[in-house]
Amino acid sequence: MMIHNPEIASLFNRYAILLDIDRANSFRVRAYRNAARTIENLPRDVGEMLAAGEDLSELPGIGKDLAHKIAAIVETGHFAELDDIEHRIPAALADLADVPGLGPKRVKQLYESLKIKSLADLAQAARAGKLRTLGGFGPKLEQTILKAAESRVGGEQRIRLAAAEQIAEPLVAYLKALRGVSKVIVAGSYRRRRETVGDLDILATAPTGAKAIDAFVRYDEVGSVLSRGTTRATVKLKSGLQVDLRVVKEESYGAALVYFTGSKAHNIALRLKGIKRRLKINEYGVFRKERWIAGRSEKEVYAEIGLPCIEPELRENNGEIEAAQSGTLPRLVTLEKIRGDLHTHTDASDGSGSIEDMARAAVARGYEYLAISDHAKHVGITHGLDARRLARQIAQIDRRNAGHRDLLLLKSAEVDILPDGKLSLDNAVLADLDLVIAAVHTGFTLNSETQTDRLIRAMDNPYVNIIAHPTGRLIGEREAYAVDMARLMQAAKERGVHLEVNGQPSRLDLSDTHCRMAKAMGLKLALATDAHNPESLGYMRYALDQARRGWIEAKDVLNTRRWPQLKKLLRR
Ligand code: DGT
Ligand code: CA
Ligand code: CA
Repeated sequence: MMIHNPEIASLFNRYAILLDIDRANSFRVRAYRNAARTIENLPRDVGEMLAAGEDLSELPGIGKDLAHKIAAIVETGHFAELDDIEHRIPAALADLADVPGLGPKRVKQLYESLKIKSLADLAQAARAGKLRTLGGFGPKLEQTILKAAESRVGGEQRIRLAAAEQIAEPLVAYLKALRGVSKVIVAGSYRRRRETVGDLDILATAPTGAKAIDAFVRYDEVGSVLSRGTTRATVKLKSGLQVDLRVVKEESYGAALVYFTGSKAHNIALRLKGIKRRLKINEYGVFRKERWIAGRSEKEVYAEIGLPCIEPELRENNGEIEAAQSGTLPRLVTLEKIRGDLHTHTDASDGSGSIEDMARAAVARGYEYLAISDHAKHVGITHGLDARRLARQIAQIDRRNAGHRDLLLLKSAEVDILPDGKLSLDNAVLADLDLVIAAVHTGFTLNSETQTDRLIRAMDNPYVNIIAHPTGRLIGEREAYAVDMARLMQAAKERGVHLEVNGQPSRLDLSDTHCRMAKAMGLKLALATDAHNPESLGYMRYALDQARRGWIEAKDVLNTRRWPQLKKLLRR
């Protein structure tokens, strides 16, 4: 079984939580958390890196010992230490630690005093009013916990888009290599680039399905086969992800692709338009009476109902069909239009590449500029730059800019927004920067009004240009902090401040719907990766995905401009 980065990261995270519950020393707990974060953020599979003979202990937060452990996990598919600890304490305790209101200490307390071992136990105890009897718990916390526990017990499992890619890509390559199979494509929410996917819907073309289906169910990572026929099969992979495969003939490819890309709501709307023209549209084609008239390509299918082909990211029945009808579909922004990255880190703060490493990677991507935006010093931020170190970095950037014409480095910093809305660097220092990024990294629990006021106060500072990851959510891990997005956007607009679409796979913040809202308010967005190493500049496409889902065009994006125009847009 091939094991991928997201799974290794999740093994380490799980282990860290159980260690913490087991009261191991906090240094070890942190070491595993950091390692998980490093692995999660790697743009390449560790399995691949090991196969290429690379030394994992050179990665930040990974020492010799952890490198050995990762190698063993890749080789065996098991993490022996995790198995050990799960013999000592119930494994399901790890699912409890990230329930809002709980942490390792409280989980341990619940286990010891009420024998709570799982989410189901937790929900039951909360419902019976048993939690409020414990020290440190009250009726209000009990309610919060009950709500969270209930939503998790029955909740469907969705995985992040980037994690789905790591699983889908080798499977697609495997299917493509089969004899007789020509096209292979992942449809469904994956192709629409939703931030998370429930399952993978793979479409393949072949003269007959049987051989492809046969090979599919024998794929190395298949855990169980849920159903199988001659043209379709559904399996559950060992990673837990479900995959549907459909095999169709070439002439049905376009119709099947429209059908399986969805969304369901979009399909239904298309079918209704078809019915008005006395056409039947299904996964095999477009039919008049019983006669097949189209279906080879998506374009053909849309053309039969008088529409131009609609980009997959728009197919949510959110007005795209009407826009296609009236010729007002947006021309969605593409990667080729992006001229630079507006949020990156170096080894001066918590990144792992030097300024030169980052610059070269930006040049390789064909960028014209790159913002170096290391963290400013603040509690909770490791290696943040103080005014003196930032001044040194500014001088270093000036020197490189003077000596190179390949790329313009922008002098930037990611400054913390303090609880009162002040910033963690003085204006005298901010005045020397090309681009000031402000972000919330603490105080996630403020109420919406206070949090919104805090962010607006930060934007009152005339040096602030961009609010990074404006909601602070971490997909599947942490809810957004409470904030009045309409008021925040209005205030940004009035002040000439811009909002970021952060492309870190765990963030995607602003989200698709927030992008669309920003566009409706006339805001411009900064598409950025928040890269902490040179390869993560590649996360730009994830920022693009969500922007495109939000109907964003090149003109709505700051960093589709050349620097002189961008500089004007940044002026407040
Ligand atoms: P997911 O998997 O929850 O992330 O979302 P999808 O959109 O991938 O949904 P999924 O996997 O249930 O189905 C894949 C596509 O198949 C869906 O986007 C549209 C199509 N589809 C599924 N069920 C129906 C249906 O009942 N009617 C129509 N017209 N299309 C359907
Ligand atoms: Ca799906
Ligand atoms: Ca499906």
